[in-house]
Amino acid sequence: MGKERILIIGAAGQIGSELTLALRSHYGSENVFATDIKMAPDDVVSGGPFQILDVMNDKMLIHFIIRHRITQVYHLAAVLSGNAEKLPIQAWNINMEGLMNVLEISKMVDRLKKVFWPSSIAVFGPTTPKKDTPQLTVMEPTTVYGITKLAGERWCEYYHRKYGVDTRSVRYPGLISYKTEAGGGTTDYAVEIYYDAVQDGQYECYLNQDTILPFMFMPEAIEATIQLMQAPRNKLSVHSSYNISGFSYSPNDFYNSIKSNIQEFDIEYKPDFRQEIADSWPDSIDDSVARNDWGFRSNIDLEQITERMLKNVRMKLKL
Ligand code: AKB
Repeated sequence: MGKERILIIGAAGQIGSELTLALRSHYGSENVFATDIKMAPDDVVSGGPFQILDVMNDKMLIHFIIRHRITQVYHLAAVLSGNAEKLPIQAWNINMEGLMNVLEISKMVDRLKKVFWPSSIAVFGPTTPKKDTPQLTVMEPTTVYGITKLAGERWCEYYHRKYGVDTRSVRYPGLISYKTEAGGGTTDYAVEIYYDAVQDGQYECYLNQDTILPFMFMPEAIEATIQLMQAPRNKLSVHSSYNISGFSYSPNDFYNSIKSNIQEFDIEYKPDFRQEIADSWPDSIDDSVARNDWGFRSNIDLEQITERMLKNVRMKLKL
């Protein structure tokens, strides 16, 4: 296998800012090209090549891919579920056009061998079995974001089957991270709650206390992503997107876990339009296909996450 040269689109985002650093330590900083339409965190910009690049501009994108002899693309840029409901047509255009540009270029450029694109538990809808949602099941998403993710999955599989593009993808659950805050998602409360607990000692939650959703801790999600991209192609039976998950919890579970560390922490529940989105998503995910095909595992529990989140959020905020 020749030297990998990796392009990350969306390197300033919640996943991209952490994935960039992990990929640089795997493949060498000089081989990982971080890009975004906005400035990325300092360590992403200073730790290796970083450039402003818009995935919607297909000419600039192909030029970049050829000039830097890119062999793998991680295309992470997207409008998340909450924001997509506010601007449905724009969200459709941004989420689909970017992916189609990447897929078309990977079809044309021989050297570009692999494409990673993130799907989401949002591909499922109210008619999907809620518990232990299987890999293959009813998929009738009721959100714009979910519709874009389901359509994207079908396109990834199409380009794999029809043109031999090595597309790889996971359906991320809610991701809990401290480095870069998420923006515009439905599961973001599970990040915000730690920031508000540390800063203000209280949190106003936009979901009901007993709304259970699947989550993962970001370091495990990053590890899983790289593991999937490094898995031998003949081991992979899914080229749409793999179910993966860590654990399932409700806002009340997060509250109790934080309260056992910060006794005066208080929470108020004021569900908004995101409640309906959360209600349409699964409670828990069956990720046995990912486990069998490429060895996916998740081990961390909520207590460990809370400990690490509180410690790192305090450090970040210098509190
Ligand atoms: C969102 O809440 O929109 C995302 C997701 C689950 O894909 N975090």
